[in-house]
Amino acid sequence: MADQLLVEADPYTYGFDPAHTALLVIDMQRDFVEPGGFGETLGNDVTMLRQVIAPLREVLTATRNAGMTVIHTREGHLPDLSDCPPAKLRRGAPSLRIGDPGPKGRILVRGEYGHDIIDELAPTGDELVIDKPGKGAFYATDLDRVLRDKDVRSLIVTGVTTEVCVHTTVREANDRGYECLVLSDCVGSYFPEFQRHGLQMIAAQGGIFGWVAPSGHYLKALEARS
Ligand code: C5J
Repeated sequence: MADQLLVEADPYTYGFDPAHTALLVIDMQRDFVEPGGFGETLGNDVTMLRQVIAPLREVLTATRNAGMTVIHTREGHLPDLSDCPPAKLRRGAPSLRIGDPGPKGRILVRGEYGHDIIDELAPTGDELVIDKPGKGAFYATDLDRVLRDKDVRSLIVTGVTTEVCVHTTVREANDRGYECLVLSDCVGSYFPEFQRHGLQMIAAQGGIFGWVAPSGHYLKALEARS
């Protein structure tokens, strides 16, 4: 336990060993946070999500400096859409559907400009990027195997959107035995009430899915070690 760092968190102190912890950056793609992408086609105001970029950059830098594992994810589909369930493709009345040509390329399709991670948070060096067809980062991906190979047991979770891909991933991770700390100002929603309730749902009932803390508390824990 010598290397445990402590973060003041809700519902109680979160402890993690940097050598066995990964920072997960979920779906910080142009398709979600820039105009003309998937998020906007669903009728959302994408500026709501841009608030997370600045604090997340600080967290990324500190995590990289601490020598910890960083893993990015991207939601999206193969160009022939063979990995997109018809129900997902048909649902709702978006202005453009998945696979349609948009201003940043085909909506939510791998290899397109809009599908990629925003420049501000671009992966560096050997940081892994996990492409996922679903909302959860564990569904139909190698993430669990990758984490187990690296002996990672704790996840610092960031990205968008709080109530969709972040929540689904935290629930999947929790069921697989990972201890998740969600950084409240580094996850974002198009809906302020979902942001609030989404975070409450994670830490409620004694931390039913995990812990929640502002990024400053996480950064303080890393600084205390150095
Ligand atoms: C959504 C995501 N909201 N990354 N995806 O469809 O949260």
